[in-house]
Amino acid sequence: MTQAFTFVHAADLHLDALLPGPLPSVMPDEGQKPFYALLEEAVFLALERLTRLCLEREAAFLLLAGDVFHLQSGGSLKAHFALRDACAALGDRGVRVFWARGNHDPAHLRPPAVRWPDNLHIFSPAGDIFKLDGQGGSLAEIRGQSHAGPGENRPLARLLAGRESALPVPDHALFSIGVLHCAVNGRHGSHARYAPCNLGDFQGAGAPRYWALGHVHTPAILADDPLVIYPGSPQGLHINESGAHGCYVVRVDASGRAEAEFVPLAPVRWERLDVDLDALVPEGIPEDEETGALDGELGLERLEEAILARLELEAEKTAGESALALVGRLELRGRSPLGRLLRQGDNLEAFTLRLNQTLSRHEAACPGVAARSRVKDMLLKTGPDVDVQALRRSDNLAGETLRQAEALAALLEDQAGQGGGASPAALPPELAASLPQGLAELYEDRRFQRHLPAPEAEELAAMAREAAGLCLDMFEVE
Ligand SMILES: [Mn+2]
Repeated sequence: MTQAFTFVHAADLHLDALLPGPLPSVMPDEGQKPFYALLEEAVFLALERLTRLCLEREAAFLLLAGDVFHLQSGGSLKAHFALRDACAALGDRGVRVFWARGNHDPAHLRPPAVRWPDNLHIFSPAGDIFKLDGQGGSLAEIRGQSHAGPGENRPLARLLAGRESALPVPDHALFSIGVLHCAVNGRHGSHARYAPCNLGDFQGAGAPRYWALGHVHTPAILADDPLVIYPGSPQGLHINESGAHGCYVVRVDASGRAEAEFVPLAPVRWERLDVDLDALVPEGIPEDEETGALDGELGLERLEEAILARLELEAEKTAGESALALVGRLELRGRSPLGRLLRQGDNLEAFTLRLNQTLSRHEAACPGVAARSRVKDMLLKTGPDVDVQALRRSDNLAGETLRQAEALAALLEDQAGQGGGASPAALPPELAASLPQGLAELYEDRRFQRHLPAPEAEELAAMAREAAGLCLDMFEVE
């Protein structure tokens, strides 16, 4: 090998897939329309970005490892146009495209409504090999195999490596690449086991130097030598495809060494966000002094503020990584009376709707500041329905435990604030006494300290609060 080159590896474009909007769903008003349009166009926008990336990085070729289309009927006319236009734009600049079909776009589907450009090569179900020339000679050998029909169950990895098929083994004078859509044993998660294979099938003498896989929608490098990579879906399709989504840009140097770089492409970013209700209003929600009624509105106002601030922060972070919108699932935890309030009737739905209306208004007021964000839905994962405030006042064992634990936590937090020491010996006597004797001795032992340093006051405070929560779970509270 004498010539360096770059290629791009993507898979699971799922053109035609519609991203689900927030729940409860409402008729989008004028202000909401751009957001819903983005959900509809996201997978197509990801393809446009992929195409642009290939040109920017001067890729020699683009690999598509299956599930280019989402509809198992073969893709809509819109999807066919989008793929054709992307390939044509790449073809104009001499970039070739190689497509191995997967379970969503197998070979038996009806022919496309448009004519594919000549630079698009679709691997057959029997497997094909292409040798690619660069300006200074041969660059790479690319082999791929498509799913023949739905429920493909041939061991495509072994077939493609030329071990159990008529295909010749890879030409090692060239950088060899295998392209296929398959489920690697133990790594396919909730994805169906099509074209099953083991990681070992990709290794051993004679195996290609790079395996361009598709099927699993979460990006992952399964092995380094040879490189075995799932690039994931360029656009996550729903909340269970959270985090960064994109493709891999692979740079092969003149000595044949490959380096893979993940590049985010997804215009819509899914995130699951934890919201701790206890931390939000640690001192509790004000009550009416006479009636003892909870000031739910004030609590919800604080919750709304906290959620909006959190979403804004996340949206700013993800905007830097290409996202135009952040859609979050909020998981509410804690033991606050807010949990009880939100659990009543359709309060949770009403509150979700209210948040999204506020977000939409913010967006209209200051467009382009950061990615737009929405709440997909909220899950109440709050603890047992305990009225913490009433419990704090009660003189039973649960009340006493809660008061002790909270006093301890407050003391520790105070100490942490003053830059308090870590060793139990340095703790105030009332605190040191509350540590089990054996534990204190352990932390004073030098040999033990080498392996596990004594916790900082701040960590101890968090533990005390957590312990209070655990105790409340265990007590039978009226
Ligand atoms: Mn897929």
